[in-house]
This record gives sequence, structure tokens and C-alpha cells, in this order.
Amino acid sequence: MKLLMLLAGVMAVPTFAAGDLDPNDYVGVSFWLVTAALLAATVFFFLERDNVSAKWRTSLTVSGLVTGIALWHYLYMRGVWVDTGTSPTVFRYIDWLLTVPLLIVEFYLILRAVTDVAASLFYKLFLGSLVMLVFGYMGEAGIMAAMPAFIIGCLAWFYMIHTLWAGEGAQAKNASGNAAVQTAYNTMMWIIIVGWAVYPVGYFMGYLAGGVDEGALNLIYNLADFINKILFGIVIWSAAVSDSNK
Ligand SMILES: *C/C=C(C)/C=C/C=C(C)/C=C/C1=C(C)CCCC1(C)C
Repeated sequence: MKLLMLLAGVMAVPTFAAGDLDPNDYVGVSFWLVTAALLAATVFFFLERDNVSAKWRTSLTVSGLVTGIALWHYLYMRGVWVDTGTSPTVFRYIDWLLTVPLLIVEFYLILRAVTDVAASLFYKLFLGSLVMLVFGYMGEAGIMAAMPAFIIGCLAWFYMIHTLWAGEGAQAKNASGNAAVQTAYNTMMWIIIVGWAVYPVGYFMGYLAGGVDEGALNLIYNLADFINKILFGIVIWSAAVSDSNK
């Protein structure tokens, strides 16, 4: 039933340019691949909720929301790319504005499933992600000069990393004594350091280092989204399954 509702929702979505995908347009192909992978991941995370203990279900729901929201935007983004060959920047930022806070809040949720954790961790991560994105957007949209917007965005990103690496997040993780959560937490932390670095590097090359090939940039962003949304969710799912089975 849940699955049917999901599929019905996806099928009601307008599709673009289905006949126009040029087989040599590898960027367009990457948009289609990630769109399909996001659909599969969304179905997977929602169905897998039934296979984990109750305290893990919210984490899997949030993983499914992230890939579901991204799926919705990819349906449009790939249309913009296939039809116009330009970067779907506005759709990317709308997607980030919803999915990035949900992703970063997963750290709080996986800790909360196994230990006591202060609500302030939630607010710090949530606000940090909003500051990062709002300034990034202002820089890209020309509302603010690109360099100071970039610096503020990076500081907010470093703040989140610091909170997770050495601050409240790290303390709660160490105190939890739960091996499955600690492994997942550490892998997720590497994803938000290495996997997330792709976006500020892309911004830097595009706006501060004299321009970048839009095709290459979108290809890299699409690959990064695959890691940062789908793989990130799988890491959480894996911790949830191993903790539920013990
Ligand atoms: C699924 C989408 C994800 C995980 C997007 C993440 C985006 C970022 C980590 C963006 C970071 C930026 C900065 C650190 C500096 C300012 C420019 C941004 C917004 C590109």
C-alpha cells in the first residue's frame, strides 16, 4: 500500500524531454541515472522501516524524505539540463534548502535512538546548515558579493563539522557506547567533510576562480548527491539493521 502510494505520486509528476536525451550527453545521462537511483532509494528506505526496531524508524523516514525530495527536484533539474544545457541552480538550491537540514539532523536522530542527547545539538546543526545555504545562495544569485558569502558559508560548514567532530555531537557519540552508531556516525562525518566539499569547490571554481565548465560541474554535483544522499542513508540503514538485530 505504502509502495503503491509512492509510485502513484511519482507517476503524477510531469516529465520533461523524455525523447530528447542525446546518448552523447553524458551529463544528461547522469541526471537520469541519479533520478532513478533516488526513486529506488526512496522506496527502499520506506519499506525497510518495517525491518528495524521502533526507535530507528524516524531516521529511516528522514532518509526516505531526503531522497524523495531530491527525486522530485531531479525530475525538473534533468529537464532544465536536457532542454537548455544550463545549470538548474535554482532547483538545486531549493532542493538543498530542504534536504541539507534533514541530512545534518540525522546525526541528532541516530544519537537519540541510542543515548541521551541535548536538543541544542539539533538547533546548532539545523541553524548552521541554514546559514551555509542562505549565504551560498546570496553569493550565487548576486545578492551579495561572491567572496564574503563564500567565507560565511564555509565558516558555517566548519562550525557544523567542529560540533560533530569535537563538540556536543562527539561527546554524545562517545558516551553512547553503541558500536553500530559510532561506526555510522564516523562514516557520516567523513561524508559531510569529503562528500560535501564538492559543493564549495564547485562554487569556488565557478564564481571565484574565473568560471568552470557547466557540464563538468553538474556531473560532479550529481555524483556528489548520489554519495551524500543515497549512500548517507544506506550508512544509517546499516546501523539501524545491525542495532535492531542484536
Ligand atoms: C544533497 C545536497 C547536499 C548535501 C548539498 C550540500 C551543499 C553544501 C555543503 C554547500 C556548501 C557551500 C559552502 C560550504 C560555502 C558557500 C557555498 C555553498 C552553499 C556551495
